[in-house]
Amino acid sequence: MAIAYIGIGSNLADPQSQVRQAIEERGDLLQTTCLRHSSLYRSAPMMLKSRVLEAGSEDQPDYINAVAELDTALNPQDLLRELQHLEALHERIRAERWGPRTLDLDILLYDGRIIESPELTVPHPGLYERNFVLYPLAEIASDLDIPGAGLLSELLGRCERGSLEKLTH
Ligand code: A4P
Ligand code: MG
Repeated sequence: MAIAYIGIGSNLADPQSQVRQAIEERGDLLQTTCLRHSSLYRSAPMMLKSRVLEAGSEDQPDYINAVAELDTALNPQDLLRELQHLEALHERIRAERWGPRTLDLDILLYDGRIIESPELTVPHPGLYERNFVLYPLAEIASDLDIPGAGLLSELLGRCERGSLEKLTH
């Protein structure tokens, strides 16, 4: 078995329900148990360079993010496939009701391993500086050592909280 940390993000019209539902569905993943999950957090959309150029990106709604800790017998590639399958299920629902896919499921960490393959980069390349990943991660696993980057607490110390807001209900 391996311990994996998963980032969950949504900026649908009702993103809180989408993230809560995604957390519940962790339990349905093959050969995988959800051990812990963080609170939900709200933040302004972080613009990716590739998307800044897209028209209308500035009026995107806020994101809701959370992190889950999984105990899994799946190897990293199979876990990625399972997560993409879940994303696709959400997309089908959204295609009818909400428009474009907005549920992101990222493998943040997998058992202290460094993975560089065409389909998978672990630790997730955005992990090191994203407040909406580091703060929820620290809530459930504050003593983590990030392979190749050092202690989570040190990364957190360099990461401003910004607009990130922890939801209490
Ligand atoms: N891939 C490689 N490594 C991984 C990994 N560790 N976990 C590949 C998951 N997938 C990984 O993913 C594209 C490809 O990445 C996959 O085919 C997989 O093989 P995708 O889900 O289709 O694309 P995406 O996630 O929509 O795009 P991208 O560029 O990965 O976006 P990000 O980095 O996920 O960021 N602002 C706030 N406040 N909160 C957010 O959650 N999220 C984004 C999207 C932008 N701004 C945000 C947030
Ligand atoms: Mg992603």
